[in-house]
Amino acid sequence: MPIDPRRLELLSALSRKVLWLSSWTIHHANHIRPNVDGLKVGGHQASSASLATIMSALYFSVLRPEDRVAVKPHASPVFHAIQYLFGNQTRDKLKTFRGYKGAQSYPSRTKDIDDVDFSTGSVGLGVAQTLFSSLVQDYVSAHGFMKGRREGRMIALVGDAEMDEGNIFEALLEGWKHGLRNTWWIVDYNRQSLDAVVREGLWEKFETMFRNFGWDVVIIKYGKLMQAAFAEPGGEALRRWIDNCPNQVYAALCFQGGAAFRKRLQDEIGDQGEVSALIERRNDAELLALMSNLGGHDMANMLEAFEAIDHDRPVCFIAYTIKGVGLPFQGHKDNHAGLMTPAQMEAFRDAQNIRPGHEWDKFEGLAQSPAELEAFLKDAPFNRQGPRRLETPTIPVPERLSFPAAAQMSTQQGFGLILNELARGDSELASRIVTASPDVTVSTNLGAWVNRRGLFAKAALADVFKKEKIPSTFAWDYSPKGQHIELGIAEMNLFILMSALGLSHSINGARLLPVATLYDPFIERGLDALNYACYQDARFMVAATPSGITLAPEGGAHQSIATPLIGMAQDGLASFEPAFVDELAVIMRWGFAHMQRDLDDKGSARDGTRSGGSVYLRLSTRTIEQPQRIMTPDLARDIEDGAYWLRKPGPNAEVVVACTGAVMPEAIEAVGLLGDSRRDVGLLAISSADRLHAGWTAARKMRRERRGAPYMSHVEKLLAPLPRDCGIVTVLDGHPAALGWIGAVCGHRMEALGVEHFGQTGSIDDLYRHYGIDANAILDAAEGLTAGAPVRHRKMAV
Ligand SMILES: Cc1ncc(C[n+]2csc(CCOP(=O)(O)OP(=O)(O)O)c2C)c(N)n1
Ligand SMILES: [Mg+2]
Repeated sequence: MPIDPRRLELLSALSRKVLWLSSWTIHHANHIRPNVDGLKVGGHQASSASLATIMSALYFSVLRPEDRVAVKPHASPVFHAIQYLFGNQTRDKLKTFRGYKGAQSYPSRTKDIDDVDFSTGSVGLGVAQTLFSSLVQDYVSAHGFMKGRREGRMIALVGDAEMDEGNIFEALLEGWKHGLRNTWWIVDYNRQSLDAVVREGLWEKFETMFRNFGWDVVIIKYGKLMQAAFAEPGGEALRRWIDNCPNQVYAALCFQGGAAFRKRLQDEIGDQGEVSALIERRNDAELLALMSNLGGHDMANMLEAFEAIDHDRPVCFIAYTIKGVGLPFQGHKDNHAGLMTPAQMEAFRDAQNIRPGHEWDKFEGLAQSPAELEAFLKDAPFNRQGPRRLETPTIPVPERLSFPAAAQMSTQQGFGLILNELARGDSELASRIVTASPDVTVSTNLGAWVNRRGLFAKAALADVFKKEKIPSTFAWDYSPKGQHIELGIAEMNLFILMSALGLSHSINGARLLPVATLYDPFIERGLDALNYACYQDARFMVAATPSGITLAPEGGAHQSIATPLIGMAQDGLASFEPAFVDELAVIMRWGFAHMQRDLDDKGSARDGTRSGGSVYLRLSTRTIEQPQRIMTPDLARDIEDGAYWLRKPGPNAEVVVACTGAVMPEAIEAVGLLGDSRRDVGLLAISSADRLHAGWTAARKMRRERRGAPYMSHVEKLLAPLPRDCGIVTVLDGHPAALGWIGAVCGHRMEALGVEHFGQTGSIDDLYRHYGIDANAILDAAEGLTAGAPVRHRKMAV
């Protein structure tokens, strides 16, 4: 169907306005706002300009309220300009673009006010996020959680160099396995990256690859002007020339302008006949307009391409563009951080008919009436349903999570048992849990949960082994009702899926409680994706197991040292490393509630720490003796806050041991052995170094802000009664710095034991001895901190 000319005219006008506003935003940040530190705000203008037409087509016309978009990081000024025209972004925030509390340089779900669907910035991640969001939408739909909402398209605006990021290809594979639908990736094929010009012929590789994975591929190369010129006599020769022109040369000519194009064309294809006439019919400006009229800059073309899609298969659009189009540095290879000079800006302003002082006026300089433009914007389908962030009630969390107690257990085993108990019941909580694992479902103890709740797939598929009555511990039936999403090994995919599942309450209006399992060392493989998931405030639980050097039988290469520090340092992630399974049950219960709390829920954070977020459980396969005790509310609260006295120190304590996680038996043994020669020895069980530390930091801040407030954090309350000269030995199976700060809380001397090197294989005993976290190492450290006779009893070598 031909596009209504009035609609085309309005959209083209708005798209020019978007290019102006985005350019002005950057210019303002550099030349007009007092720039105290003298730094230039680069990196956006050229990259944004590439997408002004495509994004205007999408937001002002093509997008529906249920669609969600990941915008290429450097198109942020274009995104903000569009939202400004919609009335969702303020002039003040644009004026302080990249400044304190201003509009963000990369669209941010949490920091921007203008309806960002997915935070981007680390290239590649936003692209894959749309794919996983689409799978999550399928999950929500199959489980009957859509409540009549229409399915949306998950759309990524992708830089062509962004396609170098491996995580995109990992996601592509996973999408194919799960029958991906409703996903559009629009590649801004400007053939430029940050430093360079993209390799020749790359799109052919993309095309074959996407088609291979079942995607529809739409190539939008020539704009309408070009198409019309190709129909003129000599047009075919022009098309051939364009097709054969190397990326570098085309980019350079776009920068040099119409006269340069003319010379080049005349030299190379000027035949003194039809082609020459075709060229000569245009003056320099017209020739440049023709040669810059690549498909991605032609509104009519883009609308047609988008509106022609009549199926829900995934689509990759490859839209030819010119980086910096319409700006003085268009096509220049150094344009990534290019800025217009004040003189260039003035010329650009004049060309747009914008009066000085009216730069921010929404419709200044446009020929169409403001009333008509305003009405058009108001009527954009994108805006028709009001706020696009959906609200969902929280899912009740039971008072306690139960598990069959046993005298000896590992935390990993406990994790499996707790989930199995949930799977057996019929709580709403259990119905909203979605588990996922990158090929380590069984080895991380999720097997029992999966046996009961099944695997998710859009089409049912029975477990062949079960059908054939071949004995197996696992019954893996796939169905649309299944609650486990089995992934390939790629950990990036796991965390991007967590990010997508963990935003479902806001994106799909259906709250899910995602739980991921993986081996602890491989957190590092997916770290950036984990970081971005937290950055956009997705809510999920990660059980990482086995961990540390305690995973001894797994071998040296799998040992993890840095993860306790990652857990502490990762914003938005509360990390725990329980020693015992009853602690884990408390933590998981707390975790399911924490995953659902709003960030501004002041009432829930009793200690000034973050009120809601994701949760990381660092678990172990080491079977250890479990305490026989009643979980009192006080004990549970201490565990949630990060620590409790497993053995309370006496009033004259000379030394205490503070321990986290799987090395607890060594700490218990050392405390026992110390008892003969040191007075009143205590044992502090630390369930979360992260929460303990965060509480301490928050308390100091609170005291500074409200001078004299008597507020004490949990760790201060625990350590304050210790005599000044009491020593503290900390120990964990991880980097010692994770607990190395504890001495500073009340000014106690301390020694921090932990693991700083890795790779040695051996039994747990061998490794604890080798790395110095066994009972004797604790005794040595205690001795070094205290006066008095040498410790009498030591652990005998076995
Ligand atoms: C993971 C990651 N690495 C590096 C960067 C820095 N960076 C930002 S944009 C860019 C290249 C952009 O090229 P392209 O994707 O083609 O976008 P264009 O600017 O051409 O539109 C790079 C390397 C980043 N943002 N994220
Ligand atoms: Mg590019």
